[in-house]
Amino acid sequence: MSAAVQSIDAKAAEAEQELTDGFHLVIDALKLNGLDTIYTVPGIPITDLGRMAQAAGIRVLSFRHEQSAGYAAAIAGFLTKKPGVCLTVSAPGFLNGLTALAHATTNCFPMIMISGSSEREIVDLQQGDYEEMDQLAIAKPLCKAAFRVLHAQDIGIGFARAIRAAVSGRPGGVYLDLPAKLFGQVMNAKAGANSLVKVIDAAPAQFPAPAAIKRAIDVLKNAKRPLIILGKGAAYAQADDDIRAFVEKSGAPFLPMSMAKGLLPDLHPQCAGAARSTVLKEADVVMLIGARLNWLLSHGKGKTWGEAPKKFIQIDIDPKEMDSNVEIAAPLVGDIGSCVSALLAAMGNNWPAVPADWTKTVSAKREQNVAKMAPRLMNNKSPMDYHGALGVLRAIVKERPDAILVNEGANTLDLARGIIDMHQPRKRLDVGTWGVMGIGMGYAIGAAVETGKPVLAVEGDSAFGFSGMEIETICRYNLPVCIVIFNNDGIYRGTDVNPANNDPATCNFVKGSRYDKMIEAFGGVGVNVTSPDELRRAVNEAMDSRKPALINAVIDPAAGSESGRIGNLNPQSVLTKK
Ligand SMILES: Cc1ncc(C[n+]2csc(CCOP(=O)(O)OP(=O)(O)O)c2C)c(N)n1
Ligand SMILES: [Mg+2]
Repeated sequence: MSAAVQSIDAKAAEAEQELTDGFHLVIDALKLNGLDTIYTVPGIPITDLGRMAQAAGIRVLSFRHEQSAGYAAAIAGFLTKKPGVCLTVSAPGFLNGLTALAHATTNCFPMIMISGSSEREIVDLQQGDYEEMDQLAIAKPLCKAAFRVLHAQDIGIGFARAIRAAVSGRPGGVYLDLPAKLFGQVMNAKAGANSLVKVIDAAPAQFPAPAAIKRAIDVLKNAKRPLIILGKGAAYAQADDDIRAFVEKSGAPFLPMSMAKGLLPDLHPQCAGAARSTVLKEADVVMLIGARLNWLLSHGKGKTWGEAPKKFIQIDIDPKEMDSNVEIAAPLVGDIGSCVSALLAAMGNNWPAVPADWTKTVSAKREQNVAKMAPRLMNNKSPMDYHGALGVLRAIVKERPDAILVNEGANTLDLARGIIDMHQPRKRLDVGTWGVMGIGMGYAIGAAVETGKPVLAVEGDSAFGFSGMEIETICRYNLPVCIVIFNNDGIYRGTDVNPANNDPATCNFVKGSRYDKMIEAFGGVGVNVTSPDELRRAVNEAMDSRKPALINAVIDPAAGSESGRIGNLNPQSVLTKK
């Protein structure tokens, strides 16, 4: 090679080094802010972005459907307090991911959904571009914040805004719209690097006012029958030691909401999970920590809450949450960690004991309910009922307290939530505020990837169907996920009847389906079990192997009830009742 040619090549290489582009700036912005995992489905215009991100050391997990990628990102946000990142293509991919983004917002999980989008000029004139859609406008009402970046030099600020919006205050889902043209935009590398923003103190502590702490302490101190309700906000806060210290010092019975189970162990002497209806009815002071008075708590009023007047103390980072359903006597606005540590400090060393008649009433009820349930959990029927199968899983989770339990379905959800005790914080992940089906495989993948812990996914056969294709993803990444399908031939029950013609009834599936065969197609281990003993053996083997496994657990089709535990929410037809 001549010297002249060499110097031209060197100059070209040098010049290239001095440039950056939209692709690289997006990747650099993510890395600079410690966002090291992307959940995605590739396609125009983000295929190369995924490849380049992988090459740059970001973990990029490709899914079979954006909704599952989105759910994985949502639960990553819950588990890590960093925004989970989901990357989708335009219009249909964007819409597929949007349910998960809205779900993240409703559940207060930090998440950023980045979608590629089509040419602005063509979209805005509605001239029919490839996957044309005004995505920003559609996302806006469904998430906490939505931004579009049009220029490479704004990528840094765009990501900073997205990260802050996702994690500060009440966390939620953020949409970031990146038009295809942005990725190829070139700029000087140094200016590009300078345009990036490392977000400082993205979720600043928000301290409660001293007067609010005093008010809360006064109300709690005067309680005769106090109750503390822990919500998933409390689990999210990762203030586990202070929360435990506070609950123990208060001496009050506590009730964990579904995803707060394990924050203090379910077998803790103050846990009132097995005496739920008694404590809700009879408490005179109820303190909510990161739990909202929404439908899951019957809005804080009505039959569930009994006749006795109650005073509520509520900790929430969002002031608008106060008085949302009933009057809050002592609102505590701030982040949960700061509020609980301020409360602990204000309690001093002479906190009065909770009146013994209250603690005795609660523990008597709890023991009575636990004793009533015990024989049902030990039954060895085949085909299994829910209790027999869940008794087995309860024992397995007790022996493997650091495993993560993912759970969805109707009966499969409601009964598992009540029966399977949790022993550590943030180990139970489920359908959340909406009671949505479809989180299963996305959550299982997100949880396995983010924590490295084994996952046990307990799935109704209908629930599993919403994300079932992701078992290929689980096998491809060889994740330690054991899926147990409670196969009762359908939704709620496999015994629904169509009185009109030969079509299957609306809630029935193919009888005797073998979901275990599905995972074999991808190299995973499938097992069909019909008794609690077989179930125990299969799950233990799968969990020990840390390899993908799917266990088809045959459940008596008549065992479940309509809508699990929330059948009362079904509207009734006066006409069909007659
Ligand atoms: C996205 C979504 N679609 C539909 C529903 C309505 N739904 C509630 S539970 C359920 C499935 C229940 O059946 P399964 O998962 O088999 O649990 P089982 O009660 O049979 O144990 C459905 C479809 C929902 N909650 N979410
Ligand atoms: Mg079912």
